[in-house]
Amino acid sequence: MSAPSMTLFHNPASPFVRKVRVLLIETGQQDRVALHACLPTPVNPDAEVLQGNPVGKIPALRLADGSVLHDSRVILDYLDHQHVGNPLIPRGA
Ligand SMILES: N[C@@H](CCC(=O)N[C@@H](CS)C(=O)NCC(=O)O)C(=O)O
Repeated sequence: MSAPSMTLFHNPASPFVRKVRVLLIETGQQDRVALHACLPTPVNPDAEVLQGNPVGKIPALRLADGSVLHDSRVILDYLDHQHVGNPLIPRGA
């Protein structure tokens, strides 16, 4: 098993994060992603989450090249194109 190449900024209480984690599990990609727990709020943003993600919300996914995807729908679309099985999100929807 190789080291995770991506980092997911997450909190288990976030329903948006949970969608991403479900897709990771269902598509067998859990090992590709390291988890970075955080609890950002509008009045107490997380400095590391803000790097490359000025909105400061989670989930945010830092890719191997250092770029950061944010908004769960964008992250889900990206990850659903990164596995060889059937897509979970219907293409063209
Ligand atoms: N539309 C966003 C919503 C994400 C969102 O609202 N995340 C909340 C946690 S559930 C958050 O990061 N709040 C911190 C803040 O607003 O500063 C998505 O789908 O990812």
